[in-house]
Amino acid sequence: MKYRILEELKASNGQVVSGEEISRKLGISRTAVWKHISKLRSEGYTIESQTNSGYKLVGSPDILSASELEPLLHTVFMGRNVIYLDSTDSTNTYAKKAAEEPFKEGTVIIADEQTAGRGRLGRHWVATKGKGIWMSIILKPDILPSDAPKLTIAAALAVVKALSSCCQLDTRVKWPNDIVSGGKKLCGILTEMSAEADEIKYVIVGIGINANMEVCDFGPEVSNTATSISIESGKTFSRKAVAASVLYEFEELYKAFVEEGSIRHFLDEYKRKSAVLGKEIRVISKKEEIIGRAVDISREGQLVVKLADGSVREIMSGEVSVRGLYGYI
Ligand code: BTX
Repeated sequence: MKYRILEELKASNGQVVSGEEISRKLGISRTAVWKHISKLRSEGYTIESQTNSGYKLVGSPDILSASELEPLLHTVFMGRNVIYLDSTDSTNTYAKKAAEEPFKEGTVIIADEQTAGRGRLGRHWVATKGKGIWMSIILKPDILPSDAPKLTIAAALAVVKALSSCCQLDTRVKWPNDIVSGGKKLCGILTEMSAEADEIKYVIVGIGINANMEVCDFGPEVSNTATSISIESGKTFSRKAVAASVLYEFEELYKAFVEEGSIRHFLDEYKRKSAVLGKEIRVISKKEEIIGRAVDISREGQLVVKLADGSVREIMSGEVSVRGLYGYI
């Protein structure tokens, strides 16, 4: 109900709406209207009360709820159903449970805070309250399960494009799932899938973007290797605008990928935004550790590495470090 009231206030475009009018329209008492207005204020909405005339919305907080995100969306299906949580353990974990029930493709779970955010291999992801974009998108692509890792390629490029258009920030993809800026990690992507035989039941694409994080928010473990949009640009950005832009870019790339069954048409753009191509790298995978030069990304989304002995390897997954000015990043 409180969001219905919010919609009424927003629809008035900064004009005063009388409490009586809201109560009549929504079929609730004026006392109930007042209570919901108080709740909205406690969430950060600035609502002026004018004696005998009503309420006026003068400011909205930068939260990622459906009502805040919706007016900024330019998508057809991604983010058109948003589940916003003030706090949760992990949006990917929440999304997996949600995907066990019938779901709308493109449903997005967004949390203001994650208490047990996850990276790959069960690693911890720092997700401070009110400072980042912690979201998971539920998808059901008509592709083979073996092609699901290509969604990470599309999502990573989408983040790079969104940060460029929305924040004028030039970032790079550290294959396979990190976005880096100034040699530090600004965003991580965790793609998880449930499949039976050759059919995908669902894919969860979890995206964590350090939007307005400050160095002290990261904690001692990651403060040397992590960065944020605000640290890199020196400005604070609206999280909802960035989230809406990522969803738009991702939907575009996702549609093209699923329709074509290939990442072919955005692979060149992805390669241009790579932080690893042409660099000396070290790859640690489950099976082995190799050192060589990253020479290409294949159409299958694999990293092509040339070793010192001239042999070439195609890597499906692993932890990449780039040798550079700062050692391996
Ligand atoms: P990853 O395994 O590649 O990276 C995890 C590593 O990154 C950690 O071990 C730590 O060293 C470092 N790290 C942790 N937190 C941060 C941070 N905020 N910024 C930079 N570096 C950090 C990366 O996995 C995938 C992360 C996905 C996160 C999203 S958030 C929404 C969704 N829900 C969820 O639980 N995970 C995803």
